[in-house]
Amino acid sequence: MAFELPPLPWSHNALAERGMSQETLEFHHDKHHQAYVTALNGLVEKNDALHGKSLEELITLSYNNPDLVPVFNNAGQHWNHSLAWLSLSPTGGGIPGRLEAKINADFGSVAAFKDAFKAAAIGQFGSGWAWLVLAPDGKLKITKSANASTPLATGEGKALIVLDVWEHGYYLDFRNRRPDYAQNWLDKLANYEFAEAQLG
Ligand code: MN3
Repeated sequence: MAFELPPLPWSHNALAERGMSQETLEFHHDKHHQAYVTALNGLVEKNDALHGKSLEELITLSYNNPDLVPVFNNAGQHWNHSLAWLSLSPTGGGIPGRLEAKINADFGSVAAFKDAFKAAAIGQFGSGWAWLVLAPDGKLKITKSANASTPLATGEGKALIVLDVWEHGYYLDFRNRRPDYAQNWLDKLANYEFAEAQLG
C-alpha cells in the first residue's frame, strides 16, 4: 500500500489573510510534500525489507542507518509535513486554557514560551524544524531539528505541533525574514487546540 499525500484540512487560500498565501501552500503541500511521498514510495518499492512497514516503522528503522539515508529523509519529511499541516489553523493563535496553564507551568509565561520557540526557529541553522513536544518527563519542551530529523526518531518526546523552517516554507511570503514568519505562526497560525488535544 503506497503512502499518500494527506489533503490539507482547509482550502489552499484559508490562511492567506493570516500570512500564508495560497501560492505557498500550492508549492509547499502540492509539490514539495508530494515529492517526498513519491520518492518514499519509489524507495520502498525497490527494497523488499521495507514492504508493509508503517511510516513510523520506516522512520525508526532508517534513523542513523547509513544504508537508508534517503529512506529516512523522505519518510521523515512525509511525517513532519503531515504534522505541520495539522499544526496550522485558519483560526490559529488562540491558546486554550488547559494548554495555557501547562505553558505557564513549564515555561513561566506564554511570552516566555513564544520567545523560546522563536529562538529555536531562528537558531536552526539551515533547513529544519522547530517543535513543541511533550517530553518523557511530562513537561513541555521546545526542540529544533535539522533537515528531516524528527522527535519521533530522537526520542525527545511526543511532537505536539511543528513549524517548518525550511526556506521553501516562508520565502514566498516572508522572503528572508524567518523571525517574522515564526512570530506570525506563533501569533496567528499555530493550532494550539490541536496541541492541547494531543496532550491526551
Ligand atoms: Mn517543507
